Amino acid sequence: MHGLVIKNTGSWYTVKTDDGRIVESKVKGTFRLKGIRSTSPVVVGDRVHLVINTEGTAFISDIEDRRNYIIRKSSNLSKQSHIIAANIDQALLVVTINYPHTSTVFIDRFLASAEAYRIPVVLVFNKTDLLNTDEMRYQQMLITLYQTIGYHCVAVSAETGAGMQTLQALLVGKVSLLSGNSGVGKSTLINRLLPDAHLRTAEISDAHNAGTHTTTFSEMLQLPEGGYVIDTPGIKGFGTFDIEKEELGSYFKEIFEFSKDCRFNNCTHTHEPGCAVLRAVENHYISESRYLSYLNMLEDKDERKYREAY
Ligand SMILES: Nc1nc2c(ncn2[C@@H]2O[C@H](COP(=O)(O)OP(=O)(O)O)[C@@H](O)[C@H]2O)c(=O)[nH]1
Ligand SMILES: [Mg+2]
Ligand SMILES: [Zn+2]
Repeated sequence: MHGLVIKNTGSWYTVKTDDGRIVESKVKGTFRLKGIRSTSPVVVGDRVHLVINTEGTAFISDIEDRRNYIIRKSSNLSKQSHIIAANIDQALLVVTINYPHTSTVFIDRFLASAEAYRIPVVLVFNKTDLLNTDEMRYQQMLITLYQTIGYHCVAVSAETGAGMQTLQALLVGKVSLLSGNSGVGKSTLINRLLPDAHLRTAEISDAHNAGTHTTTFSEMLQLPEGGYVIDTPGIKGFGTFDIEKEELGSYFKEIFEFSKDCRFNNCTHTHEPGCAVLRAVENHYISESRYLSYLNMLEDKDERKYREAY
């Protein structure tokens, strides 16, 4: 029997089997996962093999290779990190032009880390109902910019429901990680996508009666039209990625494209003669805000300070 882990409440895992059943499962005590050093060996999004017991529960007997995953560092000091979710099809980065303002540096750092983890991003511009004419114009400019680079963009209002059908269509049949600064409307979006989200969460926590907050565990929320949304409070990105200065440019799609014409292949696109990226910035083929974000991330590397992914 094969299935998908959709929830983790400590030692129990909720698995949706390929024939559509929900089975509460455990990892067998003796079972060790090859090459995985993590506080929790199985995570939401994992594809697993099950051995069903007579009581209707199951043991997880194997885990399939992960396409990708997101990690959380245990603390800033410790190097230990654990995997939170695996096999993510896309990340939804919820941003707001205002109330609160989301900076392009924040957006670009997120996009670069998503590139490093090879996870496509959909930019969800929320709270469009609050924007005045100038803010609307600015939002449209950003949408044009990011679409030109190659990112899906959708403008919505979780409050009025505007644009929500377009967003829903992008989620069908996929596992989407919900990300974004606090206050941008992630919970409001979830409630609109899943009108019974609160009810369901309460039910499941009762069933396990663990006395713990379900929110501390990852869960994939099942969308009515098919597909899942992962809402993991406190997880904004994919964890750190460690790269050389010369590599950073490859995580900015358009910088990467232009860098192929740089004279030196270890060009950092800051001062080098024959730099095609600098020329593209001067000629406005690369936007100044994107280039500034690139420099901002490059600076982190210079200072060698501890660095979150964005
Ligand atoms: N006007 C307006 N308010 C919104 C919208 N989406 C969310 N909000 C409000 O913004 C605040 C923060 O939303 P919340 O969903 O808690 O944000 P989260 O921190 O990202 O989960 C709440 O007061 C919401 O009612 C929207 O599209 N328009
Ligand atoms: Mg929230
Ligand atoms: Zn260059």
